Amino acid sequence: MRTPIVAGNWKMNLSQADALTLGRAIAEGAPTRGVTAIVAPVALHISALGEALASSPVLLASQNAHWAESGAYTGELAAPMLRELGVRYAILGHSERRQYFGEDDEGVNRKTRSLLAQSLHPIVCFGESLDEREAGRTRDKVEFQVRAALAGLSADEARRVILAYEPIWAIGTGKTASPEQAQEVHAFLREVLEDRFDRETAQAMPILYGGSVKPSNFAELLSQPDIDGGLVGGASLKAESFLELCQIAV
Ligand code: G2H
Repeated sequence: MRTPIVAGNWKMNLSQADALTLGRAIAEGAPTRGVTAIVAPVALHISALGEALASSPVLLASQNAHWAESGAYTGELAAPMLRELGVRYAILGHSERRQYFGEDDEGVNRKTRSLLAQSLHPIVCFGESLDEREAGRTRDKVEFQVRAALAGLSADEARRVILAYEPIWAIGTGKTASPEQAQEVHAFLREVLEDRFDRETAQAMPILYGGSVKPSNFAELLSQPDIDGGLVGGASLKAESFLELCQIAV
């Protein structure tokens, strides 16, 4: 019942020319049904990518968005401006934003509520560090982050949110959580969502896995009942591997 999602997080990579070449190749090869394919270029390239992807099934995401509709927030991106360029999703609370730019749970919640009010879909990231996993605190950490991100939301609003579990120790390290490790966390989150909202909402909300996803490990991750797709960094920077991930998901 949940359509699989493959979301490419290009992070701070690719010149505009390379981003356009990649975007066009993805637009040409992406399946037209059975998977939701999303790419998140740097903000500078969103406009050009919007044109390149316009008549394709591939949807655009921003890697961040501010909570205000406009104002004195130097360097930030407002949701209405993103929407104007055809952006449908925004990644929020990525661990790199939390680590290097001071994003916290309260800010993620503020942005989540604001994006929903402005008709964008938040892709909310969370996950435990290696220390937290080794100390047996994975469940506490992810439950806290997810409840904080979704604070104040109605069930209807929550259904427009995509969650992305990204264990920090697996990001860009080549170490993927095993399908069983990821499934255990995803199934636990489904229980948290049921407790917070209701069963239907918990079953409707997509929960992606992120952290060194690649074609060789994706099929097994996706075969887990509570893993609904991938938030993909490195492997989304080549058309061949991104399209392979989309084919695996269909
Ligand atoms: C995790 C992921 C994308 P990678 O950050 O969000 O990146 O697939 O390179 O680990």
